[in-house]
Amino acid sequence: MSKFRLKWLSLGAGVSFIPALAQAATENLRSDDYVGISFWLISMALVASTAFFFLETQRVAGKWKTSLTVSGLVTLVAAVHYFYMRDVWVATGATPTVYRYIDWLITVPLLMVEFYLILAAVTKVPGGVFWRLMIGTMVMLIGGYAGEAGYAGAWPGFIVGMLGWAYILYEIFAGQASKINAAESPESVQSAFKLMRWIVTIGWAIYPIGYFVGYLMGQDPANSSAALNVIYNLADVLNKIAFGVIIWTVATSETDRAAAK
Ligand SMILES: *C/C=C(C)/C=C/C=C(C)/C=C/C1=C(C)CCCC1(C)C
Repeated sequence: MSKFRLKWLSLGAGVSFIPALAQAATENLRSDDYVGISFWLISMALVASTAFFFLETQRVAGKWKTSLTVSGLVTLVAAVHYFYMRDVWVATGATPTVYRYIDWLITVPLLMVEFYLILAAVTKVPGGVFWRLMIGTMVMLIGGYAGEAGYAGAWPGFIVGMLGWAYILYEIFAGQASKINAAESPESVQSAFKLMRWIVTIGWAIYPIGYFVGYLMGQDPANSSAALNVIYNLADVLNKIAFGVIIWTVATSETDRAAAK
């Protein structure tokens, strides 16, 4: 992507935030609303990360640009959803489930694409890898949404969601994606791939824990909504921002290494 197009893209993203900001100003954030404060802090961190990832695409070698652009798209889509979620929370104190899942429906597939992209940057990868990761993602999210929004019981939704996640873990630890990585990637890609799959294991485990605390520990979900939202919010910092930083680290170090040769 050219420098100019990138600048326009970032400017457009900035301008589109303005209505959401103006809207937020009508309800004031209370100084003791820690969940609301976490929504605010993280929405700003997501905006800053978006600018960072987009600008840094100019610094890395061509084959890494797509991965970094996708990282920026993840944080951009999440930032916009955080503005809306923040408003719902500050105004009503209720869990913004629909916004949360629309965000996940877009950002989780993009994160899954990153596994495909970092392998595809260094070798040939069959499309089946991509589709299996997408199927796992959809099963996980549809199960979770059905459970949280009340279309299914909290337990059945949880179990279906866990199965989808297990399928993703299988693909990246023992399936074809993992085998391609082990056999064909240079060392830096291998270590990034390994770090990324631990994030998908440990970082992503925080979401089912949030779901468990929010819906399955026996109390009324209305009373556990603060815990649920703080847990989901912290998980997003790790899984969207830190995940992007890992990709940025491989992309810059691989670019510098190639330039030093
Ligand atoms: C940026 C957002 C991310 C990475 C969201 C990830 C969400 C999950 C890994 C959710 C997982 C869930 C289960 C494994 C069980 C059912 C409930 C879910 C949907 C919370």
